[in-house]
Amino acid sequence: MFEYAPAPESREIVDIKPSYGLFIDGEFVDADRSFKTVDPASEEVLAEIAEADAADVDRAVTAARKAYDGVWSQMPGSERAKYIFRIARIIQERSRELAVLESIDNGKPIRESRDVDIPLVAAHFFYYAGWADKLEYAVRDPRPLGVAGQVIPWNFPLLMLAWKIAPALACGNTVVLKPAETTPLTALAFAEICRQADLPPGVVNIVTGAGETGRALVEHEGIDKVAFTGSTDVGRQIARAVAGTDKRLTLELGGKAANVIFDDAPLDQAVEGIVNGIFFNQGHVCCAGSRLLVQESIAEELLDRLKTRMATLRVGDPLDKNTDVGAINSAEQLEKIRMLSEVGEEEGATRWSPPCELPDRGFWFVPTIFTDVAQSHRIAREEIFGPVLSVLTFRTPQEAVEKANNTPYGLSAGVWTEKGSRILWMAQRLRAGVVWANTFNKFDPASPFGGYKESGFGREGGRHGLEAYLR
Ligand code: TXE
Repeated sequence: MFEYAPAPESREIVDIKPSYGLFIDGEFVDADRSFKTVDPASEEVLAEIAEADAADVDRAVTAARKAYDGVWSQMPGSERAKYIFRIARIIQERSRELAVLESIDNGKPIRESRDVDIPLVAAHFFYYAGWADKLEYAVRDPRPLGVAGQVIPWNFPLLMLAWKIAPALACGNTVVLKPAETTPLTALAFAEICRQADLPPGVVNIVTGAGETGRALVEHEGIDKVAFTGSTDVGRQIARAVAGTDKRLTLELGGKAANVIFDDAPLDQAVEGIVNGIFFNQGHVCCAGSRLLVQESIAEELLDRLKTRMATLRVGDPLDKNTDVGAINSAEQLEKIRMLSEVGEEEGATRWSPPCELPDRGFWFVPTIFTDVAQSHRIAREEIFGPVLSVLTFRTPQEAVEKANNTPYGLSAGVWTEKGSRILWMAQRLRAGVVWANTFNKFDPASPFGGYKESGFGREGGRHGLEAYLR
């Protein structure tokens, strides 16, 4: 490792309160129980968070229904747009504070929350605000669904909130959203932003809590639409709970994406794409390029270059602007990454990590690659959701497609080659919702996102994202 001067972003610009209530009907209200949210980089408790029970969820759904019937669904789209534009502008104004808060609660590097998450959050609100008075161009005779119950994960806390809330509001729905239990702080900051924007009470409600709160929300009779992003297991439970009701459902679940590198690929660019694909956000990314498929003839050279590049990655303080890989979000997630990595070794794969000093406290995992991986290995099949890359090789494009598609998931894939015709040939055959060509992890509010197979169904983003919130 080489020396560098730390460049810490200031913690002082965020005002974390000792405790937070639920956000129901435009007010912060107490709950009987609470839980703690922890800074994964230090294991320090950040705040005490209200835990919503079924009665609290019921109050939130009732408030959302009242706001739906009384104000929001009746308002012209052009008026709704003004509120959503206002929210987008406040997010921009408060972006530095939101980025720091996100990095503290989640563990992600400040460079990512500052340059990726928060700008995309604002972009989603701007994008969907623009649709609010043009819905008839998306579907014929557009009508909102009613009250949306939305459950989101911890990997992109505010961005997942934006993906869910922006299109729902633009279409005239009201929402009750449950953030993940390890990352509630930016959703609660968003509740303040709704007040700052004078959003009518009840249009957005935030209920904090864990799986029980989520279950109470998705099973509530007053919910017309369930939107979930999270694990495939919980997605299955939700699908069962919603079956036989008239609730609409979209699920965005796990992934095990192949990042396919052909021998004519621009190798330096591809190495950056591989690093971004698996080490961005500590690999806590549903569309992470967690399986590297490299053409046999260039495998050795590519791996040499990749290892050299990995040795330059800085793991540590999420608030340091030099950090490339931050903290793992929770002790549970760290345990899962460790366990699957050990299984990888037991099954015969070869493990490699660059030399790297980790902080004494907090949850950390060194960027790791596995070679000699067989398709049957668990590390080639299961979502690790951490900074761990499984490397496989192929000889022909046909073999690349077969291996890439040999997964229960189908969220994303990457293809690296100079040949445009090969990109199109691959894109037609890869069973993945998104195929990136000579890039990876590129997002845009105008572009639909969603999976095949066990990665879920429904699309978020773009015009397609509106269809999930309109009758
Ligand atoms: O997910 P959960 P976890 C994958 C990833 C990760 C694994 C476990 O592989 O290692 O899932 O993560 C709420 N009814 N992904 O345990 O439990 C929960 O409170 C309703 C991929 O964190 O699915 C949280 O708000 N809601 C993924 C949300 O569901 C319930 C992102 C997600 O938590 C519930 C996250 C229930 N019965 C994890 N149980 C992606 N697709 O990006 C829990 N929840």
